[in-house]
Amino acid sequence: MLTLHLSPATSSMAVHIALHEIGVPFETKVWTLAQGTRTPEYLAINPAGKVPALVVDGTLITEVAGGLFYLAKRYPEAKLLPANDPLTEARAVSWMSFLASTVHPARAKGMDALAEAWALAEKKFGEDSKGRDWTLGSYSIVDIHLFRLYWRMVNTPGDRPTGLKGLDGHYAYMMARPAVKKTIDVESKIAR
Ligand SMILES: N[C@@H](CCC(=O)N[C@@H](CS)C(=O)NCC(=O)O)C(=O)O
Repeated sequence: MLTLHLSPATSSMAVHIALHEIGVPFETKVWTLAQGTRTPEYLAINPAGKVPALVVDGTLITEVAGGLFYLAKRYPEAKLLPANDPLTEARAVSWMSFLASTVHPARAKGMDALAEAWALAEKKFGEDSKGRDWTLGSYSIVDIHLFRLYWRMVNTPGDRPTGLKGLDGHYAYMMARPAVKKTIDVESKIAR
């Protein structure tokens, strides 16, 4: 059994999108940030007090990257990460570490840090996608992780830096995907 602990419109959205892409049965448990993911009940599930937490048959997987990597490897038929390709896997780990350690925390450091992080992401995206739609050439968990952070920025008034042509195009491709539309629809109906 797969259980996704989520809070709507937050980091957990990335794992939620991947679950919809794969089409595997799963259940969700909602912890709104307003009510607090730091309640004793949630801390008993994830001592870090953060979402997402993906529980696989009783085993806890924390961090967006952890959940996405597990799902991509467990369900290879969904083609969310090229199989038997160490170089592409390493590039995926590189991207997801960059997104979690540099891009995600940038907003909390102020607008200059946010603009700097996204300018770096735009450059990295241009180099890695080589003019194609997706970050690693074909669609992968990196696109999902990247999109979730970009989506948050686009939907936070005043946060969107200009001149991110590659990432703007990527955002449009992602918004057209049925799994993305479904996730946004489902999460928009959850009270925050
Ligand atoms: N590095 C973590 C970040 C997760 C994270 O910061 N989640 C936020 C929501 S976007 C959260 O749960 N915040 C609640 C809190 O810190 O109390 C990951 O990639 O999963």
